[in-house]
Amino acid sequence: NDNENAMLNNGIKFLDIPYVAHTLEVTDGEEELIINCDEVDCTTFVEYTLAMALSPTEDGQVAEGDFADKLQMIRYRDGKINGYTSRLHYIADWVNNGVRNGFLEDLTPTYSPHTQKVALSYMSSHPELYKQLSNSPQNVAKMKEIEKSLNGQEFHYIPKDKLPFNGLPWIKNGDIIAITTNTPGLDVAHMGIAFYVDGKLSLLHASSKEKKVVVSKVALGQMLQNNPSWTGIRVLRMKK
Ligand code: NAG
Repeated sequence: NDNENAMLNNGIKFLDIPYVAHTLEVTDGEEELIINCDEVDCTTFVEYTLAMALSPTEDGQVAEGDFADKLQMIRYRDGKINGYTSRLHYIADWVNNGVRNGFLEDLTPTYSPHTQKVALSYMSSHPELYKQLSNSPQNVAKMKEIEKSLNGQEFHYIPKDKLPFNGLPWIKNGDIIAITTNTPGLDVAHMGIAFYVDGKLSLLHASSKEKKVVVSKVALGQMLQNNPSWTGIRVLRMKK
């Protein structure tokens, strides 16, 4: 499948790129589209990879303008930049946007009957952790609105005890993996790209522990078992 390979091939180009948090919080003023492929966190790594994979190529090259347009569509609600809260901070919001705008497919409902209800409050209840919330009651109020609009929605996930270390036949190389969490007020704690290595479903991801983009040494299923706050996964596929 060409699409899956586009995700995996572009993702692999980021191997060893340093993990750096808060790279989108560098402007003091208005929110703007930041492109920094030399320093990534788990989310921006997936965003840049997806933007590259969605962009048309000419002689294997992606045009800068196409890449920026795709990235803006992925990172901002319906592609419109209008302040900090137009950025898709929560993966529930991010996935809805991708499905609504036709570039993502959520595979999980087709294959897993298990559901969770969105219950977001993390950002509005921890404003001190976010530069653009700590000094702006207005942004906090807007985040509360966004949380309220998403809360109660159901999404499907695969509980971690239902994910074999060798993966599942319908999870393919290049699929986007969002790891769900039991952290109160948050839906997803980490994300990456599915990559089968020696028959084991592994994760190509920007690792905060290893401080760079890596392929996990252990199976994704094992990673989930090792982390008590991780509950399972959502599986998303690029649609071109
Ligand atoms: C996410 C952050 C988001 C940020 C993105 C890229 C949350 C809930 N979301 O994890 O604010 O734009 O990483 O750095 O913290």
